[in-house]
Amino acid sequence: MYSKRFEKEAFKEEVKNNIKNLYRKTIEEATGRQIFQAVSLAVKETIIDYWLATQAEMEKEDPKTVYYMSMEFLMGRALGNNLINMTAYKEVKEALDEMGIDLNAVEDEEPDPALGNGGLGRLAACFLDSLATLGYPAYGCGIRYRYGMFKQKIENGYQVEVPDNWLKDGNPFEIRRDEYAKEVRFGGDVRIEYDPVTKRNNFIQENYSSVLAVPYDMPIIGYGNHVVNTLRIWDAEAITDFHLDAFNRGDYRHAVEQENLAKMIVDVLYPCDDHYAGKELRLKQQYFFISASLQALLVRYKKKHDDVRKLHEKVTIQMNDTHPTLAVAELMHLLIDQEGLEWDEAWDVTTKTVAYTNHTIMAEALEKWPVDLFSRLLPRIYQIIQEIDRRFIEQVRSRYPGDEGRVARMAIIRDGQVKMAHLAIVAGYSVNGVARLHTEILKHEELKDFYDMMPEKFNNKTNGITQRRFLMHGNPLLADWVTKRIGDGWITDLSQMSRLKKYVDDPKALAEFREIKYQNKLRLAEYIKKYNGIEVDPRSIFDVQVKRLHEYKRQFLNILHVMYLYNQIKDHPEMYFYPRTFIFGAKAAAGYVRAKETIKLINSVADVINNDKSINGKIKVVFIEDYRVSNAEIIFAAADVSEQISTASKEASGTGNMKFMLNGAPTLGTMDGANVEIVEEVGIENAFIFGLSSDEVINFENNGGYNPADIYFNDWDIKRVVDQLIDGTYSNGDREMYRDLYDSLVNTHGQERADRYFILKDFRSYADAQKRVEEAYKDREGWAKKALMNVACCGKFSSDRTIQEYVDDIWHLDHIKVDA
Ligand code: HBZ
Repeated sequence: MYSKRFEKEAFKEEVKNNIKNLYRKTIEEATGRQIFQAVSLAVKETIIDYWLATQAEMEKEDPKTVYYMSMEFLMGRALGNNLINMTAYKEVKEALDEMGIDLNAVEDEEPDPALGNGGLGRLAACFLDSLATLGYPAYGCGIRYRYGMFKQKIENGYQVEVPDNWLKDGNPFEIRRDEYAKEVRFGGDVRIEYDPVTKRNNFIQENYSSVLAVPYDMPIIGYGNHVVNTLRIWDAEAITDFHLDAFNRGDYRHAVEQENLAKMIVDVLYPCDDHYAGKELRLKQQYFFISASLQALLVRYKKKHDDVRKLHEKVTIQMNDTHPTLAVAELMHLLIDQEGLEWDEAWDVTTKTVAYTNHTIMAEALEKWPVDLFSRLLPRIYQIIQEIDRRFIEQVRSRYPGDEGRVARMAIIRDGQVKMAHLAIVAGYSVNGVARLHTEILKHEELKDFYDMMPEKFNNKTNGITQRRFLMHGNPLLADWVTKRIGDGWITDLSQMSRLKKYVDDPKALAEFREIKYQNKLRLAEYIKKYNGIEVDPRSIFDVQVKRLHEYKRQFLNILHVMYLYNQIKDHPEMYFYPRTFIFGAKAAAGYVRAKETIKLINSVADVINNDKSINGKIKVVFIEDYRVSNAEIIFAAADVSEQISTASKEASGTGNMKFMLNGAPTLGTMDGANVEIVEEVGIENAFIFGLSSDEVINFENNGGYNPADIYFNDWDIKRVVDQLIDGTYSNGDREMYRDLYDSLVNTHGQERADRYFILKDFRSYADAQKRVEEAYKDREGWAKKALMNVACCGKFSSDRTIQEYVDDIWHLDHIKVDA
């Protein structure tokens, strides 16, 4: 189908014309960026046809649709992915080749849209890909941040944040939809007015500031099925005079304020993951996109239906963590104040429409808004939440008479704070965790009170990833090899990967498989040479930890272990040691001091070790600058070892772990998050598991922690490594540079226990697991078998499987089919 559209000569002509019309240039004269724009516009032409066809189908069939509400969509580059899903990648590559243009180079010109922090945002992107591919109607709803996740530079070993001006040259795939713009109101007061006709109180917001929310739509293309869904992200603009009400007209100061408000709201993505900052602007962002999305959703629904009491039959809203939880109160507000429903009717609809996904149990991540801030910014919304809370507490009291402790723990508003997770659970018809272990911890620890009272809401949806981006696009060599061996069914049904199992005893297949990994390691080595100036040996073990920098993810444990190995090699130069390249990539939240110290430490260790000629290059340490979706694809493809070493119980799921598995890198990890399920699928003999279990960690935590001094003073190797943090070894003699990291391991400060993340406790067991990795790697064929088993057993971890479960158990969507 698409190949018809991509009739080569016509496509080439179109690219040429685009360059001419957009830039008044010939291909030879055009810059790389201009060629990217011209190619993308040519591709967009075709996309639009299918987008229209999908919309027409939705119009006709009126299917139940999911609105996936998320503050973050970490989409990554669109061009290559769109071509893959249109099944036109190879043809377009050929066409461009004939014009003397290299598609890879064109793709590299695309700014990497980074409207997300990490796993949560990337999960949303994978979900959209799977929804379209499975033919389910879906809207992603989010914010069109002017500046996405910052670009990371490493200067003198330190992280420096540089603004990410991704829209500088325009985004060729988006379409601005002025006709769907909506007004969003902040602040002011609520006047209550009795209406004798309806015999109801009306709640009227006055003296507010408002902004205009303008949507930009981006196409989300299903694989090979012509379905094109929509990611709708909202921009904010000042409301012009024309929109101002009588009160505001002519009020210059107010107009300027609104202009500033609009500019501020969508200016920048908060770069904090798993940490709640409590910033007023963040709450404004949340309300802004929720209110706009819900208003648009209701307009769309009412075009076809006249009874909003049945909204849930056609619409379901998934809240990606608590960030969109204002949807609960905003929907109540719209249904009551705009649509005229009674409270009970509105509550009935709302609680059948919204569902909530939890992504963390880390206490510091939980959103709790101060009541004064909240009620000042969103007065009507606050009233509604008070009423929800009042009614909920009544229910708790009648269910658990006399148990005021429980009431205090479960209340939505308590101690001057609005607890968003409680609101999401009380209103949601479904509450899910993102891996089996995580969901169990939610049910039996963190959210126990809620699980006791409403067990039917709780369910697990183990995360997944899209094989289209993370294998087809990121690792074409392996993708082609898999297709050659088992056909291309895996592209939309990853469980078919299990057919690869028969090749684990086929020496020829294993040799080819190994060669592909080697080629991918060469590609990464070139990248590292180009961007880090470091030579790495593609024959060494590529041991990789790439993810956000967070104490619970324990990059610190990894680098301490590197320091330990280095000591060993220095002490015993004759000792057998298989060469290793330790590769890190991680951004730290701008204000997260200890995370930034860890980045500096990694870079300092890299400096010392990489420049020590005496160890003959046995260890190299590389910190890849600006880890993001586009270089992630190259990194996963080249990895030998997947470091998933979080403190057990802390990582809700992890999704990087799945991307490594898909690309044939065995997991070196703790029994945490989805690692548990990975091991279950691949077999413990094809992974390297170490460390405390989540039960053990939780037990220690409930009993005041453990005493790291017992380890520090009894394990000489560990003491030596820890002491090297403050003896100047990695800081040109500066004993203070890493004092805080040192203290975090051995000294209790204030509320914070020493070694909160059990680094010393798990150190020996980690070092042992690393030893097993080395032993296993020496057996090249044995290693290839393990790696291939990882690919063969990764079927469960496709986001297609995850989405199908959401559809079956939570959303109950209708299918759409688009004939082209
Ligand atoms: O969500 C991650 C979890 O840490 C990870 O285990 C899981 O696999 C993934 C998908 O379910 N959580 C995040 O990525 N969280 C954030 O990025 C975040 C962003 C802003 C916040 C809080 C958390 O305010």
